[in-house]
Amino acid sequence: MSAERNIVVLTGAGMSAESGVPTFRGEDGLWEGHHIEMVASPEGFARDPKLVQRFYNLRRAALKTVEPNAGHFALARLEREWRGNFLLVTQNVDDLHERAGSEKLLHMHGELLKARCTNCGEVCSWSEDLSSDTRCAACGKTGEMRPHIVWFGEVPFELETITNALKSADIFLCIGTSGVVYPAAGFARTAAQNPSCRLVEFNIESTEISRQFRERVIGPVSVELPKFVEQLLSDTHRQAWLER
Ligand code: BJW
Repeated sequence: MSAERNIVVLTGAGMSAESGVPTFRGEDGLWEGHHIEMVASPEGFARDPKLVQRFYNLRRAALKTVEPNAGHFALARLEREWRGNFLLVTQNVDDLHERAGSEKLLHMHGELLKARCTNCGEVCSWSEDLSSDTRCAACGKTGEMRPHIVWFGEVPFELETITNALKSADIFLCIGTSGVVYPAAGFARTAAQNPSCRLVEFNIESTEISRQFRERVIGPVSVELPKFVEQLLSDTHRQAWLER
């Protein structure tokens, strides 16, 4: 085993649950009686733009009240100390990975703290509320600004980069996702095209995709990830020392 190996990490809503960000499915899966599919789709936005803007305005405001947990910090440590290639792909639209220090990070479903103009395509940082009165600073048009979020039926960001990284992954860590939303739910199969890839799932319960993983760690990310990262780094450093 060489010490220079490729890691790809995928995170979902369970990663931020212990920070106080609600997950999408399960007990806290409804928002004011609406399923996520009703508010996170272009059809939902066309039907009721005020409702959808309010959903994201509330979540954007709530971000100011939460902090990264020990799991976020463990992944930032893994990135810093890992000697091979590292890529963190998150389905989450919060900024908790960045705040914990992660840098090699792709937000495949977009970011709460960005807005996009549907008229000119400009993407900009955004920390306040959005409404039908919001004006695009780039093209000057009013009423075209929407959250920079990937809704159902829209194509996630950076898929080519992610697929290439998965195909050459030696280790794939899948953390806190229910495995029901594609294409992310198919990432383990892509990584498994390399028969020697180590596939590890972290969750508090079994998921739709659990059977695809050769290893499973059951427990909260804030407890399990720091332990796992410590072990992985010490195993890898020992291996590198033996190979000198
Ligand atoms: C813990 C924990 C703790 C809790 N520790 N764990 C039929 C079949 C197959 C596919 C489709 C289909 N019909 C339509 C589709 C496609 C569709 C899809 O997959 N739909 C399914 C519902 C069936 N997908 C799309 O439309 C995507 N686009 C697409 O496919 O484009 C076509 C295309 C693809 C590729 C190439 C070319 C073309 C877009 C999907 C967009 C998803 N958007 C959302 C909302 C936006 C973000 C936002 O508003 O915040 O993204 S939906 C929502 O689900 C959000 C999440 O990122 C995503 C995944 O949810 P996640 O992260 O898994 O959260 P939960 O709540 O489901 O699970 C949390 C987990 O954490 C649970 O397992 C807990 O147990 C665990 N947990 N606490 C460890 N402490």
